[in-house]
Amino acid sequence: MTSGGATGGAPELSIVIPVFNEGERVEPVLRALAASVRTPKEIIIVWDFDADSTRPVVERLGLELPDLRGHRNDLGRGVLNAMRAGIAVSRGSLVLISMADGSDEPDVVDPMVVLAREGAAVVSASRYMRGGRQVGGPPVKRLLSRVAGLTLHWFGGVGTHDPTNNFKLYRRDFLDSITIESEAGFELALELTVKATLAGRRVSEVPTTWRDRTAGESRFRLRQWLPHYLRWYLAALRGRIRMRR
Ligand SMILES: Nc1nc2c(ncn2[C@@H]2O[C@H](COP(=O)(O)OP(=O)(O)O)[C@@H](O)[C@H]2O)c(=O)[nH]1
Ligand SMILES: [Mg+2]
Repeated sequence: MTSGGATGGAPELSIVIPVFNEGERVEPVLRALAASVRTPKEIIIVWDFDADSTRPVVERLGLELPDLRGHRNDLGRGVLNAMRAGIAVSRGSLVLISMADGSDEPDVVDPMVVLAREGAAVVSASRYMRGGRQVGGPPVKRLLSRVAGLTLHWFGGVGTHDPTNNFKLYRRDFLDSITIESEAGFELALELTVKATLAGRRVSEVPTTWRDRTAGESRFRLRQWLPHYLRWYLAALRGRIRMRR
């Protein structure tokens, strides 16, 4: 895929955050992130259209937080395109995807960076390992994601208990080695985790607490996206069987 890689003067870590009309809600999230993460970083907020309500808030905060900037997704609407567009314009040798709705814990970012520096292609913030937690969220989504994660960990040789959490850190050399094939939305994290596993790359994890948003509405489309998740779930299991032969 196209991306810059770590170029002269680029910070080590790029944090890519897709947003859809988060408005003022984004401010405490971005302040917490900027204050908690010590790794030299750029924070790229990606919206789909100029009139997004998050934009003026990011532009105002950008005057104060030098690591922060906005980017308009030019690949077409939707969270998947926003993540792809953010990755494409990011410059760090490590790329973190995180959310603007306060679901992700900023304190775990630096520990994730340590594991990526040690060579992990994918570092997952993991709700389903010892010490991890998930607070709130629709029960069916919770159950499917947990069952998928645990079965892939136990039977699919996947190095994390939580391949579906999109709060993940990727090494640039890994991202450059694959082509993103996701088509719907947040199945991206599962695709990348499965591809790293099948390529024999290391997948690591750190425990985290994930909290569902307390304001605004989730745009997660469970029924619409489920077949796309299934594709990568089955790819992991099939790949495992092939490797054992
Ligand atoms: N650019 C962009 N971001 C989106 C879109 N839908 C959701 N997001 C962002 O993706 C993150 C998680 O979204 P959310 O709807 O809460 O999904 P959930 O956490 O899985 O329930 C938030 O930062 C949203 O603002 C979209 O269509 N385009
Ligand atoms: Mg959310």
